[in-house]
Amino acid sequence: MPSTKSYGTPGASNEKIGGVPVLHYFDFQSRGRGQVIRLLWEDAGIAYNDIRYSFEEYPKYKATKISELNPTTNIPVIELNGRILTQSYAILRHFARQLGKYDGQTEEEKYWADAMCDIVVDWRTLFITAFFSENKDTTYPQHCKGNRVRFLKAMNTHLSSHDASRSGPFIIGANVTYADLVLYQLLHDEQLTQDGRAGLKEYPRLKELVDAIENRPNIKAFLGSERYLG
Ligand SMILES: N[C@@H](CCC(=O)N[C@@H](CS)C(=O)NCC(=O)O)C(=O)O
Repeated sequence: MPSTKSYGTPGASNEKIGGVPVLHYFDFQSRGRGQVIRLLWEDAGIAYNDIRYSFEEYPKYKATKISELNPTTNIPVIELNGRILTQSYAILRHFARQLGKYDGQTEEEKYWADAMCDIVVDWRTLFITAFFSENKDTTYPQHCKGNRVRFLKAMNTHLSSHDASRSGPFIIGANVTYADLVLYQLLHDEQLTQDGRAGLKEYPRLKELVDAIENRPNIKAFLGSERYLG
């Protein structure tokens, strides 16, 4: 049986998004595309219901409940006041607009946050292919030496040289965006936010962003709570 847990007390942010959302996602520690959505909700103080499917039980629910909710039969899926929301990045952008933050103020800031997010989308696809391969022992080390280095260098260069990003700590400067959470979560899932940030030594601008995300009060509380599963 999938596990269902409720977190938080509904408040102003829930009103802005239209209620208490229900997330359907894997029971995959605090990782993956679905975790970025949880992170946004945690940061924004949104109460939510968390339905987690183990990898073993997921195929059964994919063929039934999930395929009824989402024609592509993928998760994350969100139910919110009779609506069904799919596609994790569209979901993040949607909540950012509803909350009136997390996506920049100017068109230039919104473009830049979206652009940085889209790079991480490409990176995550390559990460997942290598990490979940049947030949993981070969493909993941290859990924770490190849594509991962390419993306780490690219993101560090973008964030240290673009006018909007240079001042830091986030992608558009002082204000956090959904794209920062997308980038943070991938760095986390690649095991680069842990182990004293050893894997980010050569990428100081990314380390700065990770430190700033983890210092946000609600995220700090989340990471120190039993809700954080590694
Ligand atoms: N573009 C989609 C991709 C969704 C996706 O591929 N989700 C994965 C989990 S992160 C999934 O559904 N895996 C199980 C499956 O394909 O059966 C999104 O961002 O939501």
